[in-house]
Amino acid sequence: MHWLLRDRRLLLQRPFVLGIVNVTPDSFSDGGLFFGPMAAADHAERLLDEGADGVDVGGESTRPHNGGSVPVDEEVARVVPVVRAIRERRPDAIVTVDTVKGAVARAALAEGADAINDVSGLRLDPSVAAACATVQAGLVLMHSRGTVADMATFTHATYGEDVVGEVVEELELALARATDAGLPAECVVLDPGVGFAKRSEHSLAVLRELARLAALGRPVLVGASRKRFVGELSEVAEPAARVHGSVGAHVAALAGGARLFRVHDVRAHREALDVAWAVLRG
Ligand code: HH2
Repeated sequence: MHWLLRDRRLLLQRPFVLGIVNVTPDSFSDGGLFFGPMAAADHAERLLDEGADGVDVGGESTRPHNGGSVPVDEEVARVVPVVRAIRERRPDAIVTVDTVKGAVARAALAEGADAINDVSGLRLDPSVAAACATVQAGLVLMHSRGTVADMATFTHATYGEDVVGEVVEELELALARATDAGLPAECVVLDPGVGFAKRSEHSLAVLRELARLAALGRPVLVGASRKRFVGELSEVAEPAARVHGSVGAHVAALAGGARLFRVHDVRAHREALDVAWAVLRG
């Protein structure tokens, strides 16, 4: 199992920890903490020092909101200087950019980003796929429904008997959109989108049956970090304090077949996932 990003082939021989760098004023657990480009780049370096294999830089929060989405120029201005600074300071670090917009993806890739993380799974702007295809960049396709403003609500959490089947089917369509645009399947990673158009029981179902997603033949990424269902199950109200519950969800996901983990708390995940991996690998 490997992931192709530009000219790099990651073998995923141990859990891949992707540290979160939110360059936003409003993210649900760390909004405003790293809003300036230098604060964000410093944070990225800290996460890499703590053992992250890569960092995911995002300039638009998916926290439910009523306003429109962040304008392209604003999102580019948030993200590009951070990608540039990380590239200068850590030329070998893997840098992904969390965006649903083709124009932002193109700007980030031109600055040397290795992959795009599209939480809409190419639903909102299919040109993200073409942007990645031009340079054979990596592409994370996450399952969600609705717009950026409401994808993290329950508005579209309407499923029949088989939630997991519907999620897998919609991600299979996303994968087809990517390959139809000329991106090799090897560049794609799939993510069930924990907490996106999913009530807690839906998130638990997809985590429990990750094997059905892995059966599509691509590596699986999970992002349960600090999310609401983790808070509900562990009874921890404050998102930033949900580290132990997040680690629990991700270790279970590793056992279920996930290989990449998008996390806020890198050190705890690095240690826990490496130990869990040694046990599971036998
Ligand atoms: N979750 C969030 C954002 N991007 N990308 C992937 N691939 N998977 C996820 O589960 C995922 C994601 C939401 O978390 P966060 O970035 O902390 O919050 P916000 O969207 O409010 O910035």
